[in-house]
Amino acid sequence: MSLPKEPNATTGLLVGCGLSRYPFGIDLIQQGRLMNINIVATTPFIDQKPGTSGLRKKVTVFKAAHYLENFVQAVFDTIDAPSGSTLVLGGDGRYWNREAIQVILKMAAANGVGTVLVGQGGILSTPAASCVIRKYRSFGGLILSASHNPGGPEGDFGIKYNTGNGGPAPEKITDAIFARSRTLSSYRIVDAPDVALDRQGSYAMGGMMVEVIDPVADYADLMESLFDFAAIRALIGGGFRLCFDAMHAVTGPYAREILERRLGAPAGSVINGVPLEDFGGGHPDPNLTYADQLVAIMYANDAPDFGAASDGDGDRNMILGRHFFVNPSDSLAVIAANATLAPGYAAGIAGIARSMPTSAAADRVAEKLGVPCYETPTGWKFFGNLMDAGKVTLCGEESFGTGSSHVREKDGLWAVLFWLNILAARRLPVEEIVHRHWAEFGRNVYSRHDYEELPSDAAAHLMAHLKVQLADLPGKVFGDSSGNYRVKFCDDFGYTDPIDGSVSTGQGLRIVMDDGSRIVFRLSGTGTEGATLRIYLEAFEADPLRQLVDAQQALADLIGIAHELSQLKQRTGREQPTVIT
Ligand code: VG1
Ligand code: CO
Repeated sequence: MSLPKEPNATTGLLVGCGLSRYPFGIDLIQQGRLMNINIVATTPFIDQKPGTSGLRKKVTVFKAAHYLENFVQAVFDTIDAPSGSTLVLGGDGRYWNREAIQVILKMAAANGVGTVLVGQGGILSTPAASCVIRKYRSFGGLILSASHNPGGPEGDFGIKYNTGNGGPAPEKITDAIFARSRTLSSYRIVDAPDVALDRQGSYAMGGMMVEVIDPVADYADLMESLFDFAAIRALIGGGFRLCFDAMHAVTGPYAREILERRLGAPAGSVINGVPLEDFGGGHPDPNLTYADQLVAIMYANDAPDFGAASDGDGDRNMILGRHFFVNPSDSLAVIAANATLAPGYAAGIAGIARSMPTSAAADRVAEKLGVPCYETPTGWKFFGNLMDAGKVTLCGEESFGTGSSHVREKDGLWAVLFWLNILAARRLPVEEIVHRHWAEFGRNVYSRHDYEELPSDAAAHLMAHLKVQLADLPGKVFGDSSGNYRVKFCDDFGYTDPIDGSVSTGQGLRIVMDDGSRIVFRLSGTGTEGATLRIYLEAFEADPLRQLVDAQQALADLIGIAHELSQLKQRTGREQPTVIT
């Protein structure tokens, strides 16, 4: 922000409200809007390095004196938005969301922001925030979320900065924010009463305006512009039954408005639809382990035709058919292959991007469509440049993340609506659509095994042990029951962004076999407790007669090789993953 140089950074030192920004500061006094800007002395925290998706820490860490303020000031200092800019602010409604929003508003006012658009109740799903940033051409936005991590006083909190394209800040910005956080000596905050977040309307805070907006409407309108709502309404009207599990997280109000109100699904089609600060004590991660209520419904005798769930901040999706789970990597491929059925994509897609650990199912579709397929590191921030440059339309990650260039975040309800649009057009069960897809393109049998809350040392040593083996592995043959796996190549994945040339290294260890089967090892960058090891397993099966096997069975040999190479049991004491996808 273009602000006067800080005077002595003394706690509580009061400075007349932006008097140098407003030479006629007296006008503000006459309007009764004089604000005092406090310049509060602080000392840096050394651990404010954003991970895969923003800064995520325990609530108790965020609540420590100056912790949130320091990070937010580091963001303001780094982005250097022109005075009077508009920012978007909202979160997933988890515990401490409201308090953090009030602090950030007062800091924005003290840092020369012109307008903040904030979702009513402090709510904005991550894709809705991206939508609002783009629609109102905001300079950027702050999203408060720890996504799929549990909430509550003992749970997690998080914050991330998104740029004017609506997407997560790229690494060069997050690195700069981190660097600034390590040298910070003061932050700015105004004295002002809290804003009434529950009432839509405009509020003045010093020279800044706070607009409390409907968090759902802009997003729901965007969805309606992309998909054939009439066809989906007809499908549902014809007796097709669906169940959407909002997991007591942010998508409840969005799903009710879109699925129940605009598309006519009967009341109750959305379950756990009231956002709760602690997500009802659950783990708002839409997978087969944590969305167990939905899984039970979809595997019951009288299961609905379609089931879906989203995560804490609304950017992930899990798609289920009757007694059937759609692997997220397959979901991306099916959406790509059927994209032109949705009005917003009728002209075809420019290309696809997937994160490295995501299966190559989408690559096969891209090849057939004659469009490029890009392989990026894990995290949505790596897709932004490709979408901005018009190189790709669809993006996906194996971690239940799918999206397109309609916003710059992955988008849970968007994926659900895409599937409903496909189902409305094709009138086949979910399982049948996937089986036909495999028969046409081949099946990339895929699974991810997560080992959560490992001691950080043990996890780091395991990765180091794998890394030293990489040079010697090529050519090595592993015996197994169904044939042999011979290692073709291995590496520590690195990526050079084709648009701006930025380089990211150390993005996961890959061991690729002669037949394209793969094992990938990565440590999570979103956890707050110990380390989470992710082992990604993939084998290709072209023969339709052998495609309908259980993934764990088909991958058993690769799982064995992964355990052997990593000395998993010796190093971690674990043999069974915490979560299998
Ligand atoms: C995980 C997923 C990654 C995703 C990220 C943020 O990261 O693997 O694909 O982009 O979460 O998603 P990690 O570093 O833990 O593997 V979210 O819905 O938490 O914003
Ligand atoms: Co999320």
